[in-house]
Amino acid sequence: MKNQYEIQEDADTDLSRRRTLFLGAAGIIGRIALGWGLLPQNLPAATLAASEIALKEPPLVKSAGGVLKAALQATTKPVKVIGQLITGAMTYNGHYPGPTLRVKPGDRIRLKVRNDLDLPNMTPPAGMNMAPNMLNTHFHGMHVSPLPKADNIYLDIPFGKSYDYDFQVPSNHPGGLYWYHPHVHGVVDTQIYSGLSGMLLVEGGAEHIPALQGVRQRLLALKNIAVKDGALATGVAPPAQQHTTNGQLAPSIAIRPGETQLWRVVNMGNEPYYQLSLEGHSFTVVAEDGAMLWESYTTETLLLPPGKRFEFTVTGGKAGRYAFKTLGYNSGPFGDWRAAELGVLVVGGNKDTPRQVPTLLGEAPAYLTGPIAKRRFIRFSEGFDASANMPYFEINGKTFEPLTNGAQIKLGTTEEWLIYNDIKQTEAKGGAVEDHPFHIHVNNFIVTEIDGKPVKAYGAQDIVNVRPGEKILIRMAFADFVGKSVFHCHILFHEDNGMMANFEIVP
Ligand SMILES: [Cu+2]
Repeated sequence: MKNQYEIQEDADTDLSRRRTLFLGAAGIIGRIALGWGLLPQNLPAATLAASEIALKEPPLVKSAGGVLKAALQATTKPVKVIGQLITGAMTYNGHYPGPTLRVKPGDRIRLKVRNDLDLPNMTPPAGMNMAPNMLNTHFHGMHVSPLPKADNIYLDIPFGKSYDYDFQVPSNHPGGLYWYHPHVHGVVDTQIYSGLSGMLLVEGGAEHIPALQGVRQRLLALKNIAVKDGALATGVAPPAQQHTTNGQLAPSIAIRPGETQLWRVVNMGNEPYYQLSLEGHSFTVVAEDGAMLWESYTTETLLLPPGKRFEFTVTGGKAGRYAFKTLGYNSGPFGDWRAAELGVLVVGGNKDTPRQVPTLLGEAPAYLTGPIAKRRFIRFSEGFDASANMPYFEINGKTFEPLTNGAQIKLGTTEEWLIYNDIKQTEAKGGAVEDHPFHIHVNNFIVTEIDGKPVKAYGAQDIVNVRPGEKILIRMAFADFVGKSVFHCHILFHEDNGMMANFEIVP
């Protein structure tokens, strides 16, 4: 059910002040100018859209009759982002970020992905022999088959060709926020930074918590960007980059005093870390990486390494304006991510009654306390190759080799992995000491210990940040799907330069 200001905001999302200035959209200038500088600071929510950049969500593509039938065209044509039309980006269907795909558990996904990445002047990255505009699609966090025609990241879709993904989402798939992006080794960093990323929602999860029935949802895709002379700029140091929310700069998000909303946030950046905070408000976290927690918790800040998702409630305080921001986070010598405003929460309008999220949301899965079939040791380290003047990144002392088989894991078993960010080996090889966010495909995991000390797990996850010197113990149950896939560091420059390894789930 929509209230009055929701309808107005939806209808007016394109009429933002900055967009009008940059694009000179005819016919609406008078309407916008009316509100220019004349409105009081504490706006009632109902007038938000006429005077600010209201949050806009990417176009939504929903499944129908048990099938999501959609087409994604990866294109290099100019795109509208941060209120201007820029060149040099790569996007799905000309949207930054791409369309949001919404499916139900049990749906079949039939997705035609076409590669129209026209990059005549690009050369392959050092040591790589594939075309820099090669394409494929990874369904990040999804518990689906890694084989064709599903989440197969070894696939190459050449320029001018398309590929028909066709696979089933399990009927018991957790509901939550996932995302999709290309995963061709060597060009992932460039392609995701350039815009190729979109949200993927599986119905259910947090939105089905009885206390949250009917609450307004906000989908927020955070992404870093640098623009110079109307073109996407590459090689810009982290402190000089800008940060976008759904491709906008600090858009306004309306809420009534006492109103509870469900915010579903993804870090779609190629490398940035976001340390979220909302002035005068807290977050009650209900899901992480697409999986509902079994126990909710309330916090003032949330750290999102690249690829991470959190879903949490926000309840509007007193009428006023509050900055939604990242406090900044330093992940190492090349990761000085500064504080930045990501949005403005505008509280106004009639009072609403807050929703109380229960602490207990479900039960921890049985594998958390079940038997362990195998233990593995995963060591992250990096070095510097002086002759190539390039850093390299390793897992267990090796850079990624797509043709190797990697760890063989028996379907239906639970394993325990210790993930170690090895400073000693890194320093010995002349590498930089920095964080590495571990991510694995097909199955998620539960963190059970950090540096030998047990930690309380609130839910499962598919990304965990591993700080320098840290040892993180995780548990993974390999259920339902066989096939070969990868685990890797989600700082995409590290992944592209070797910090990835294969594993194969076997019957
Ligand atoms: Cu890394």
